[in-house]
Amino acid sequence: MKTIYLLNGPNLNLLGKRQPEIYGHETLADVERDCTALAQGLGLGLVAFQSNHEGAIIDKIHEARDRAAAIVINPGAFTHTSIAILDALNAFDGAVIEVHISNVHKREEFRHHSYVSLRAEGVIAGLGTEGYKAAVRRIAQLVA
Ligand code: DHK
Repeated sequence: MKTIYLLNGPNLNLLGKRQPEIYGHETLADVERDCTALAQGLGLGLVAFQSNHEGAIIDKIHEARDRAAAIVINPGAFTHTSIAILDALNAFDGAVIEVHISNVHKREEFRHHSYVSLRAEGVIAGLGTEGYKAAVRRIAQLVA
């Protein structure tokens, strides 16, 4: 069975508690549960991981090289700063979809640039936590 790695970066462990007017009321556990069920229904496995540490996210992307067909990633603020995460994704051969819960283009200018977008097959922003599920559905098409 093909596997999706669902990776979330800094502060996304606080989903549902942090700035709900921007990030909504669903928790990360809710998102991971729903995406796991959706992936299973599409005949895919899903491994979920969140870290507040750049290196830990990079290590997980390296692990995905041997274990995953695709990565769905919300790198949080590392989106806008991390060439190292971009380099790790460039060393991964499968499909990559970048997700942002909020519409980053409607927010501060420093959120408008993404290093990860240089690698991602698709970018989803502003759909709330639904964006993660849209990404899983798209991955199912890409890896079919
Ligand atoms: C999440 C964050 O934590 C921010 O740093 C990004 C992103 C936007 C989101 O919308 O999911 O700028």
